[in-house]
Amino acid sequence: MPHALKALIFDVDGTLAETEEAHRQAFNQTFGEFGLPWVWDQALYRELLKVSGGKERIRSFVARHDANRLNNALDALIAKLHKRKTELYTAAVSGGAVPFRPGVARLINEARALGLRLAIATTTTTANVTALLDGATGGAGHGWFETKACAEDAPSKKPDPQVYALVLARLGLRPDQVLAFEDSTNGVRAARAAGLSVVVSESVYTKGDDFTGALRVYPDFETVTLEELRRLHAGLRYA
Ligand code: XBP
Ligand code: MG
Repeated sequence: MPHALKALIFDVDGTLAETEEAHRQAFNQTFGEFGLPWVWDQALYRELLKVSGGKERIRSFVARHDANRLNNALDALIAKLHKRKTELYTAAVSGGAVPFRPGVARLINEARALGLRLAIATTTTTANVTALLDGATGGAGHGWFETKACAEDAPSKKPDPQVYALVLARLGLRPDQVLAFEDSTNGVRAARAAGLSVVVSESVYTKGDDFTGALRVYPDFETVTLEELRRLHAGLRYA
């Protein structure tokens, strides 16, 4: 008898909520506070998002756009910048500025009603996830997810499968018993590399990207039902 779908694993940024604009603004405000001549406009940020992880993203930007700063003081500077950026981002989203994307809360409620287990697998920090759940769900969301694997838990960022493998281990489930929800190429690759099937909701910064390996790509989850996803997931196993 095949294993039925037992759990849903959600990515955070771009999937649970359209958070990247708030991240981008927090980065830019931080750069200004530190007197750095760096401004990440939306077009550049879309490029930079090909690198998962805010710290890794700053380093990748410096390597391409301000290589003179590639010295042994850079790591300390990046740590300070990222700490301040996280303060600004959490302040912005904890008050509810960024809601869940359409259909996400409904899918979560449908899954909970059916006894499916829920988890988070993200490359952002725990503080950022906490602030988003506080702002978007009034804090109720903390209890929806059995486990949350964040940047601190899985330092090798997507497309590395580390964060998904960690969530599977924590849940004690096999890859074919879960379905991942993502918004980015890196996220799809990470989930696939961990053996998971994955569905995509294109986000503002990832629309039209390469989602090869995804079971299905949606503009958002507004009209998707859990029943449809369960059928899709089962169909994959017999493909
Ligand atoms: C998206 C990311 C994160 C955020 C910024 O994470 O790659 O780096 O852009 O957050 P995911 P940090 O889609 O996996 O949720 O600055 O805390 O990294
Ligand atoms: Mg994402």
